Amino acid sequence: MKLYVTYGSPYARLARIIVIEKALDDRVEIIEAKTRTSGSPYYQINPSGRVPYLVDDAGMGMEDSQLICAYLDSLDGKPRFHNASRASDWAHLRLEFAARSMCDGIAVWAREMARPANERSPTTLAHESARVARMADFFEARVTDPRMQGSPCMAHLILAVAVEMARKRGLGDLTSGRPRLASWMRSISDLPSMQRTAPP
Ligand SMILES: N[C@@H](CCC(=O)N[C@@H](CS)C(=O)NCC(=O)O)C(=O)O
Repeated sequence: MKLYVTYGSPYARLARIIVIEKALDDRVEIIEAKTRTSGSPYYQINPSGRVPYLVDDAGMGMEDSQLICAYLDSLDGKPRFHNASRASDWAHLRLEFAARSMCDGIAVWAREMARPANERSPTTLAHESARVARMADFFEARVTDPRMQGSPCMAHLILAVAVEMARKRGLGDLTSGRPRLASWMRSISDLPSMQRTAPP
């Protein structure tokens, strides 16, 4: 299989984490895609131009971290990050999708900051940083929920990747002044799959 990524993308990082966690390194070739470039040859592979994108052994391509992670996790018939009990646990799914919403906001902020300074929208930046602060408060109150403890699942990975991206891209340390989130992050950041996929 081929997994197209960029090394700064939090969504591609989720797929790379699952490759490591599910010991698929020998089956999945990681390829750096040229995104956001007019005429990129990558658009011939994935017309949307986004990463992650997985081409499976049968040559079937699929995009979106949610689908790709679930697919990779299911290959051995023993999904650990999307197991059946979690898939029907609405309280768990609410946390997972709240984490994804937070990640989406940080990605918008980072994308805006990557534009030339005179093209950035102060309104968008202020809106997204306020959203991120609210979501960090939300998770400060939720990381002690048993669903956010124990063996990692998608909700954990998405939250951890989001918090690390915020720090790396200059949106600040979301664990500062949030001791429960700080302690939760310390344990998940130690996972070898998190360490091996840390953004450059
Ligand atoms: N919902 C998608 C989001 C993927 C996404 O937005 N990827 C960004 C990188 S973080 C991308 O490929 N951007 C390139 C572009 O917009 O052309 C997922 O979860 O995979």
